[in-house]
Amino acid sequence: MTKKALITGISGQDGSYLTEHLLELGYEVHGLVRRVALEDPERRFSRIKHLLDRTQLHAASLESYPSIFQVISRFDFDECYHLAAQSFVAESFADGFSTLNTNINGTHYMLAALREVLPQCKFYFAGSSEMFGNASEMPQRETTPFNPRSPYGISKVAGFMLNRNYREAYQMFCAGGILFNHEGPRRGFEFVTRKITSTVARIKLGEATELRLGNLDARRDWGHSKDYVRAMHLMLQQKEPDDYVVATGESHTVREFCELAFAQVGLDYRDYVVVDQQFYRPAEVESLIGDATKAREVLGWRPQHTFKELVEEMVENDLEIRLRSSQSSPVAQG
Ligand code: NDP
Ligand code: GDR
Repeated sequence: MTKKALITGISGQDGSYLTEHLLELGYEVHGLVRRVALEDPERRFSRIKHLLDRTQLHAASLESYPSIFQVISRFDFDECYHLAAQSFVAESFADGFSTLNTNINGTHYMLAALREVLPQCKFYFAGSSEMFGNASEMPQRETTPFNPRSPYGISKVAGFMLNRNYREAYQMFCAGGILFNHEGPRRGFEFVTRKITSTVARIKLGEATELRLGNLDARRDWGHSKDYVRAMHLMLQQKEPDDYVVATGESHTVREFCELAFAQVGLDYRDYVVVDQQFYRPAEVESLIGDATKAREVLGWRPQHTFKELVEEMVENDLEIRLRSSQSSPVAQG
């Protein structure tokens, strides 16, 4: 029997890699997308262009319970991956209200609609290492207390707790991922890794002269999105729902990321990186590193990409994009 999966946030980084993974496994994949995105597919579906003929997209809004209810009641989904969220931490300081609304109520609407019409559907909640925030222990594991430092982190703690509550109160299969930063060539340009690799490419090709960043000493445990979507799927294949940390167990500073990315094109980051106060956050998460022992032992999950490979792949990809665009646009060349 072909399994049916619903992915919210299918047009995002993880949604696109997860779709590829599930299609390879023989799933029928459905995506929940915003109506405005359906009306502007060229721009809004850039990450899933190549998958559109193999997926079914349905318009709904995370802000509207009835729209979610309608989609969920039309199909007999076996699994639901709830990835849609306002996912940019810095933006959550600028507009905390909409981040809390989308991330908390959106999650609650998904859970409540499933409970109403499809309580047997397995549910994945996209929790985050940002929930640990100013962490009280290193490395962080499933038992580490949450101490979020941003409206985004707070919204994810609330979503995570709602997910657990539906598991305990209604015996639904609600699994919670506590995923550390994961990146790749499809990462949004606002996140620091992609900001670095895309600017490195532009500097290398003479299109930019500097890279303005905030806190270079922040430490993150960076993995590859392709590895992390495998863990999401594995969580829903278990007998019992549970929560899992997914991380590489290695942490690096933003400065180290810069050093490696610039070195790959033969440049020294110190000649180009300018520290700019506007990119500092009102409250920073200084250092995160995850302990994925449980995911390794229970799910049999292991990351397959190294930090160095990740940086190299992202720089290569951005160089290719810039080269292609300068060839197709004489103005950009000039
Ligand atoms: P992206 O920002 O790349 O994608 C977010 C997705 O959510 C997009 O498809 C976006 O749609 C959709 N979305 C945002 N707001 C709404 C809304 N109001 N209604 C409907 N859809 C909406 O995120 P990632 O793929 O990187 O992350 C996936 C999930 O995992 C997120 O929940 C994120 O918080 C969480 N996470 C991510 C980590 C990471 O390092 N990547 C680590 C830990 C957790 P649109 O294209 O229309 O904007
Ligand atoms: P993060 O990712 O906040 O960890 O959230 P981001 O790449 O935005 O920041 C990582 C670290 O880099 C520092 N930094 C900068 N960040 C950005 N975006 N831009 C800059 O110019 C800059 N300079 C320094 C930040 O201060 C921070 O310390 C990501 C998101 O994907 C979340 O959705 C997810 O939950 C977490 O990872 C785990």
